[in-house]
Amino acid sequence: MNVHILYHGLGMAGKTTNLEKLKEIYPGYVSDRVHQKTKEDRTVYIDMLALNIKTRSGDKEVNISLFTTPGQERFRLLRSWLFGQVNGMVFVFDSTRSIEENMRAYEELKQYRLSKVPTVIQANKRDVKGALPLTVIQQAFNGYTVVEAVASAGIGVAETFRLILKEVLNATASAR
Ligand SMILES: Nc1nc2c(ncn2[C@@H]2O[C@H](COP(=O)(O)OP(=O)(O)OP(=O)(O)O)[C@@H](O)[C@H]2O)c(=O)[nH]1
Ligand SMILES: [Mg+2]
Repeated sequence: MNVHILYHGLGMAGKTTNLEKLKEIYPGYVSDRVHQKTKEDRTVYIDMLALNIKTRSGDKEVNISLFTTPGQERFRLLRSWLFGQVNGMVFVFDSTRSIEENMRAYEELKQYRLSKVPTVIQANKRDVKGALPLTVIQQAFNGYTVVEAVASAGIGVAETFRLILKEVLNATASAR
């Protein structure tokens, strides 16, 4: 079974950091890694991390591909192809930016009909002074699971991943 999970969010929200930390947390499960091409640490192409995990019952292998949104306009075609394959999404909310800016990034995805895929909101950068109050973020994403994180410190990263994986596996099980 193949599962594709997209990490989306504003530029510099912490998407790549999530994948880097997951690679450290699950080193034995990493089956492949597409190296990103970066310019001053910004993702200009795409990050991809492939994990190979067995379900709890142990009867099924799940190949999980995690990737982050390529931001550049010139990757528009790639984006629409990628998004067609998405089974779940983590929206990395940058707590140091406004609700409006974050929402704009979130709504970029509407044209790709991703609003129906299971989604988990990660409120990232909770360590930064003056970060938006969690309640404000929860209100903006009413009905979604919101996980607090400090991705750069590895906090909340595994929790976010486990929650989205659970939602995706539940959704695929009930679709059958
Ligand atoms: N203070 C703080 N910094 C963070 C946190 N998470 C990530 N960062 C930092 O934010 C910067 C951007 O992180 P990236 O993971 O590269 O962000 P990105 O979303 O992949 O950015 P683009 O690829 O440019 O869209 C890096 O310097 C990270 O170390 C956090 O929880 N707290
Ligand atoms: Mg990146």
